[in-house]
Amino acid sequence: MRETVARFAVAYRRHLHPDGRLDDDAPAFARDPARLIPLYRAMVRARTFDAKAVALQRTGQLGTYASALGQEAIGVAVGSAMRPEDVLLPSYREHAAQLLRGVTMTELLLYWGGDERGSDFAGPREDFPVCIPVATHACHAVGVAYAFRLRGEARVAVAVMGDGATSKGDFYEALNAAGVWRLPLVVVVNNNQWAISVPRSRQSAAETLAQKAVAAGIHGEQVDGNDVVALRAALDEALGRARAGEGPSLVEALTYRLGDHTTADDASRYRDDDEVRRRWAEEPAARLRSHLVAVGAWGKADEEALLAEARAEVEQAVAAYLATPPPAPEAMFDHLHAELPAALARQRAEVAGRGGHG
Ligand SMILES: Cc1ncc(C[n+]2csc(CCOP(=O)(O)OP(=O)(O)O)c2C)c(N)n1
Repeated sequence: MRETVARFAVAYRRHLHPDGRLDDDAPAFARDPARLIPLYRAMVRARTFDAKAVALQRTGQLGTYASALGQEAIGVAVGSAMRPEDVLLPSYREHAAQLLRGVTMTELLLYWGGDERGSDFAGPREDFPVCIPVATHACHAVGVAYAFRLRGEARVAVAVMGDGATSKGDFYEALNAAGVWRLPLVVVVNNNQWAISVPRSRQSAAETLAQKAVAAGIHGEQVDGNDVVALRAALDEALGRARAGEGPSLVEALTYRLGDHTTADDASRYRDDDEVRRRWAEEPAARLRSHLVAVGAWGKADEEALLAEARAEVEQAVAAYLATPPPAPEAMFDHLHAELPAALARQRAEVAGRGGHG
């Protein structure tokens, strides 16, 4: 005998089309331009910051930087859907979400400038610092979500990572544990089609990345990651389920990395220019702007004022960053251990003894 014991489907969600048209079945908030304008403003703010960070790196004033050009809708949806008491565990491409959570531009610049004080956020004290190792923070997020459950707190841990991260053991382990324990965890995959030079097609033979939720027994869905409306709706629901004790979710956000992987990369060596050009036509900020302009809620003067405001904010943050004296060299030992092991304590004393930056 042979029979089907289970069947699964993966839903795809899009409400705002690349030409700015909004579907009739879009959620109610999307009918109100006053609810959409803050999302657009947040995208432009993040993009303005991003462009300046790349320029600073190019002029030797910032370390290696990971641009989020083209992926702003994901960060904006995550950052705006979360409540202050939730905890964000970002990878290295989630500036838009961090900015909305209250991390300052100066803190972000300090971090990318190699100054760990940039991870000591004055705002969201319990949010995690940027995670450079791929997918390890999925496991940390499970720990955070487990703590919320143990304490009976209605809070959600939100971990964001790339498509490449979903190939890692940490990702599967985290999803599996979260499913078994029905934890208040939301994992957002920014599927930007590339893991440095490795294309999505060589990351996984699975048709979607969202279906990886199926094996973990948790909710999974695929969303147009350049559509902030669909993303926001999916995340509102996922966070709502998590808060209500209905378990974790995986949201795969389909997007495209319009820039290089980092400033240390040259994507033109492995990526077709035509492909990039095509993808520009779908990018999230222009898409939302087209919609707002079409419904008469946005115009040239609004755009100019917003750009001026964003640029001024960025320039102010850059000035504060550049005016921050570098940390003492021995500071590199200071946040690793509660108590330094003897060998590291000796090294620290040696470095401190040298004085200055020698
Ligand atoms: C555990 C680990 N292995 C390898 C690396 C090197 N590495 C840095 S970024 C990257 C690709 C990640 O791609 P993806 O998860 O798709 O995220 P994206 O950068 O595209 O947002 C790799 C392999 C790393 N940072 N951590």
